[in-house]
Amino acid sequence: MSTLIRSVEVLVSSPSRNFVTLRITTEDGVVGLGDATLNGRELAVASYLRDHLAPLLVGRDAHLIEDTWQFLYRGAYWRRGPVTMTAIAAVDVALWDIKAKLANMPLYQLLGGASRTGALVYAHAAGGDIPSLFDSVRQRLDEGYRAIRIQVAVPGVAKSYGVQAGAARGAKYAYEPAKRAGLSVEEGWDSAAYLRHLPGVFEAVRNEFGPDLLLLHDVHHRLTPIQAARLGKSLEPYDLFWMEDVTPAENQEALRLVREHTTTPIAIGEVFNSVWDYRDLVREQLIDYVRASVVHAGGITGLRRIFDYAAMYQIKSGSHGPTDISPVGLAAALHLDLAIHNFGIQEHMAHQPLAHEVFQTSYTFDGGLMHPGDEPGLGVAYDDEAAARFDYEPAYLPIARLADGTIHDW
Ligand code: GCO
Ligand code: MG
Repeated sequence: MSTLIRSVEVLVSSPSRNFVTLRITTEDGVVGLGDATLNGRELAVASYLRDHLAPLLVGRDAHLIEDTWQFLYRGAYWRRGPVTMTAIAAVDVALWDIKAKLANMPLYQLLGGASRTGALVYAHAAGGDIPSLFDSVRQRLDEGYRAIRIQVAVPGVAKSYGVQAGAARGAKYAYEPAKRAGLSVEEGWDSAAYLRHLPGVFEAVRNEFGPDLLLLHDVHHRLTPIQAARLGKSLEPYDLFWMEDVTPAENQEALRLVREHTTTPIAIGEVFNSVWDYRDLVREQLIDYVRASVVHAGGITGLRRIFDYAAMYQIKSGSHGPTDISPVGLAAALHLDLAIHNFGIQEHMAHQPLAHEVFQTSYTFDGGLMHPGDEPGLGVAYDDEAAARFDYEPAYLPIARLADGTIHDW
């Protein structure tokens, strides 16, 4: 039984933000989609796919998912890295989409079937001050979310991460870090001011919303190990679900120091792209959630390897799901979330309505849980006519500078 790949197309469109989508079509006309969006560096992956992978894929058997993954990973000689792994992920997800369509099943069935009725998701809430933060949390509660990520402006810091600059009180949260501009926007940072401010914010949120609400926080790689340890300790009374990416990700040993000082759960990994990035973190049980994405960690095949490895140590999944993961990437994540045993939580930053003009989805949200739907495959269709209305526009993630001008981790 074989189903040969007839065409491999790289689709770049920008319905409210840039997305790169891979479309693989078999000789029988079965279409598979994969998300290849690497925020702020989109065209590098588009070229990797178009110029280097597409010629290798045409004529191959679309059924050979594992073999194709190994062929692209080992066959490049140059291993890992966000561009390569995002490209491999797009191919992998498109092939899973095709296989599930051929089986006439939603993808989660091929991954072992549903282990739960839906995937718990967390939404974002943010504010320039406590009253606007509370408004933002209330909006999320009204929408039905049970888990909420809390970000706030840091006193004295212009344009803090995660907070929509200049948003009026009560405005709907629509934070999008990548800005359509020829240059990166510059933001500020001050770790000392942040460390002084944050515990009081969580104290206020706990007092206002009670003990049951699941609260998360993203540190976005900004602290030294000892600062991260202090943050974790100071947040212990407020019972966080996790603190995310507390230190820059390259140094796995940094988390050992953090771990020795705090019981606040630790999630890390949105910039990781392979199981190797988790080797010591998992084996030494330095973290509680592996928080990579289908899109940047080698697809369903790559991420499942990471989740299965983590499961041996009771470490759970925490799939990265910001708006730069396209609806195709989110759908893929939801199928995996539903199927694996060690699921923890899925991030959900709803896409703008324009994005849904291009991507027709069948996933649903109800009572704080998402479900990928029961369409064969991923359950996402791509509308070329709609996409043609939204041309790619260069966009960059911000950079952060300290008060004296030094570049800091963003
Ligand atoms: C998150 C992230 C995002 C990233 C973005 C970069 O936890 O959702 O940290 O906000 O900054 O995905 O492309
Ligand atoms: Mg993050």
